[in-house]
Amino acid sequence: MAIKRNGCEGCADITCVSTQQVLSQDVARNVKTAYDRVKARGMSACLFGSGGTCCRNCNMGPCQIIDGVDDMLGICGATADTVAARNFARVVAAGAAAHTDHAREMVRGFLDTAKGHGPHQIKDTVKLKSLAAVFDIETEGREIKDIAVELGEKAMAEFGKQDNTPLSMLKRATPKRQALWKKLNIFPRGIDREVVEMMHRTHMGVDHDHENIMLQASRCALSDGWGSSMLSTELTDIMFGTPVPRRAIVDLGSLKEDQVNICVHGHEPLLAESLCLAAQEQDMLDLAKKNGAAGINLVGVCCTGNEILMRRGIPVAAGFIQQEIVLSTGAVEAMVGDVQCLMPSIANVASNFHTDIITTNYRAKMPGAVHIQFEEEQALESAKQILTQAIKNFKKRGKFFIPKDTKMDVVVGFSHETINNMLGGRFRASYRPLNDNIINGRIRGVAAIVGCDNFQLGDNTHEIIVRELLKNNVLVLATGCAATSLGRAGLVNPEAARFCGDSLREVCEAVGMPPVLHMGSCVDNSRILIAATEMVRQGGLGDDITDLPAIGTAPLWMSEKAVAIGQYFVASGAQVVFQDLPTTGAKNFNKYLLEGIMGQLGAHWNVAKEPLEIARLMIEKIDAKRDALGINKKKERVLFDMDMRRDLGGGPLKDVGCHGPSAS
Ligand code: SF4
Ligand code: MSK
Repeated sequence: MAIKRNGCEGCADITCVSTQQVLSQDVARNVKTAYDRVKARGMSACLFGSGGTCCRNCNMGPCQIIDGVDDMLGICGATADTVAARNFARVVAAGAAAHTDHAREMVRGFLDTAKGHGPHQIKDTVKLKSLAAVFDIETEGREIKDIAVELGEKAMAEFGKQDNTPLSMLKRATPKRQALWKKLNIFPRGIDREVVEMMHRTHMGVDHDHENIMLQASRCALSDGWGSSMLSTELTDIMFGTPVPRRAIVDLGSLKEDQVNICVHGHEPLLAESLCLAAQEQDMLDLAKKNGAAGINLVGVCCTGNEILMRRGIPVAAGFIQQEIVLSTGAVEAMVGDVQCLMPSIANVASNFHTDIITTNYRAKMPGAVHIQFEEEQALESAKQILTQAIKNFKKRGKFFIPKDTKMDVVVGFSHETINNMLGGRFRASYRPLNDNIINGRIRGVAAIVGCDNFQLGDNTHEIIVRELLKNNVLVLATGCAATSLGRAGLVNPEAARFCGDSLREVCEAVGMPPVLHMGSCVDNSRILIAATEMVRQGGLGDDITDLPAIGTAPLWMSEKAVAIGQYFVASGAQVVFQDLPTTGAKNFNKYLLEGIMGQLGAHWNVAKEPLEIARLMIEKIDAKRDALGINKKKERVLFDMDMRRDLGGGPLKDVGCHGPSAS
């Protein structure tokens, strides 16, 4: 049953059982959360802000522009279309910058590891060699260390590249897409350069043509998807291991009564991985015992949680909207963050308890938090210092409440390589069975559910969309906080096949896979680009991503990163659906995003508000692609015999099992 925080009528529903349980306890009585602030705001958002037509790009403004009213142009004469396009493009640039700065840190960490510094190792040498080939690095007869150092240096050079040649990984796209990017002159050149050029072109008095602004927005977004995000995902896999299927749990029930609970929040897995290693060291376990705890329980929040969930099976306690709720249990000794998606309110929530918020990165400090700088050169020592601060809090724990029966099983770890092996079998890894099942109609299409959650629509929005998709035999790929929310809803495990239509259920049961494949954090959306490109390469589904019966959505987008992701999907030929866009105040520009951009890129943005409307729109778009491919003819329902099951690939997943280290 849904509830409203403090009976607030204008607020979104809270259906999440663990959130309901915590907020109804005495222990959380004095805590103020975002739900309270939504209620207190008591007014709708500014129309100019939400429509995208408020400009403060120079000191003659701010200007609030009304489309079509001559007297309501900007002081400089800027139209609503120019202003909304500039604002939208700056959102793309900010999102791309966040992914880029994250990726740069991962490349730096990779280079250190390659040179033998720090506690980590090169774990996936197969992937190392395959990525080295993309960068034209000789691997034959060379030491792993030498290949890794050269790869790290070449990867780092992609950020500051100044010549006009394309980024290295763009050659992984389909030939047709590469030709289109070349024709439109939107091949990203240097990762940092595209963000800088975007900011320059949206400065007062530079680019005033909304279509021209969006060409650079596409180039900037592509430098994220096929550049920084992809680099981050690939090098993180090489360093910490490419995810394979494993069982784990999500939700607040992953907190433990008798252990030191430490939430790792943010995005860059260098910190989280070091904490995982340090939490297994004997001196840390002894310190926990000395302070009265049975062990150390690391749990994740947001995307850093997804990173260690995918690679180590460490539980994710909470997604974005539950970060205040997990603290409100009173059972958390410390929340340790690096960068991105930490709400500034968490220091205030923590002040009600014995909990420390520990910031660890000079780029992201917070009033009310304790700052312990995480030094990559002394990663283990830094991690131990952070753990020590948390462990010492255990004795101070007061009244607390850990929600009952809120541990949901998930099977995660669906990297592009896993999907390849799972469907094609270990010795003939291939997307062929996936394509065949799409062509024969058992799988109607593929939907990517990505991005954040927020406080505007009900917290079951992802679940409603996905249940409708599964019922209609659409296979779902999920990342980010959307994946966490679907995990909480019980849809990210093989048993969820029962919610699917008959033919998708048969495929999932034959392979032993969940109908929602968890592909990782928000930078890991780059895995979806590779998977989609691989589907095209396998044949039978057209010759570009734009032909695939596939579509993406970030229904509860919150972060600017989600808009950058949306734009790199559109620029890669994939349709996307958002719940809203900050462009409605500019008629021509809005129409261009929703329709006109299709003529250039073969894909466009879509907007639908209600969850079921979003799901139905996605199915409609998938069907339109099936029609265009000529594969939408009604098929007889075929029951699987043993031979057909064998044809699906390697049989039920054999790797599933929790390989995560017990930090306790
Ligand atoms: Fe106003 Fe133009 Fe300055 Fe924007 S750039 S604030 S529209 S005068
Ligand atoms: S953490 S960007 S709320 S997905 Fe990646 Fe979640 Fe969105 Fe942050």
